[in-house]
Amino acid sequence: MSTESISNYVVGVTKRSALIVVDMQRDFCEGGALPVPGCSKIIPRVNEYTGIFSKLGLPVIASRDWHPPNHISFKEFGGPWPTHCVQGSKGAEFHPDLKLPEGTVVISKATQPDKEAYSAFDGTELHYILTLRGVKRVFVCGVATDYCVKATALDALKLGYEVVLLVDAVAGVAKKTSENALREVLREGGVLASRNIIYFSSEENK
Ligand code: VGL
Ligand code: ZN
Repeated sequence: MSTESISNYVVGVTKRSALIVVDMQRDFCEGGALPVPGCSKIIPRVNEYTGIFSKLGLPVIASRDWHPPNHISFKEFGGPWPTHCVQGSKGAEFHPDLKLPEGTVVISKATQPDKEAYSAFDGTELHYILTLRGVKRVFVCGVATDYCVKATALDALKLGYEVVLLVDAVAGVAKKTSENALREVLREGGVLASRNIIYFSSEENK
């Protein structure tokens, strides 16, 4: 099949691709402890992506913010955020509408009381897991664009992955910082894409 008919700017999902869904948890959605505007709205699109990657037999990673009750990022302990995503709490659960395929790898982060970790790579086994599975290209979606999505994408670039940020499946805390985050990802070599410019094929993958 010719790609000409699709777009001049096609991003391919290759055999060495993986999807990283960042922090789609109850507390970051409307009604949660630290709601990110637009979090619930992106869920259908995130589900579309998890479904596609799953069908292609490609890894789906779901990170979760997983704080101890006395975490340094909480206001009560000198941090900037209200208490959120406490390990084992209802707010820390993945959003009930989020569809994670069987075999999804769950990565818990920021699990130590005295250490903040926005990136899904920070203090986790994620790089090791992706390396084992031969992943070279990561597609990143989720929340928050200006914090954990940004940090995850930038870390992935630093670690040598090709990074595609799925702009139709992210939501940010604030507009300005989210725009800056996208700019920074671009500047560091990442690519921005959305559903209509991604070419999914299980056969023509390299
Ligand atoms: C996040 C603020 C605090 C995020 C996590 O997932 O982007 N933001 N903890
Ligand atoms: Zn947090």
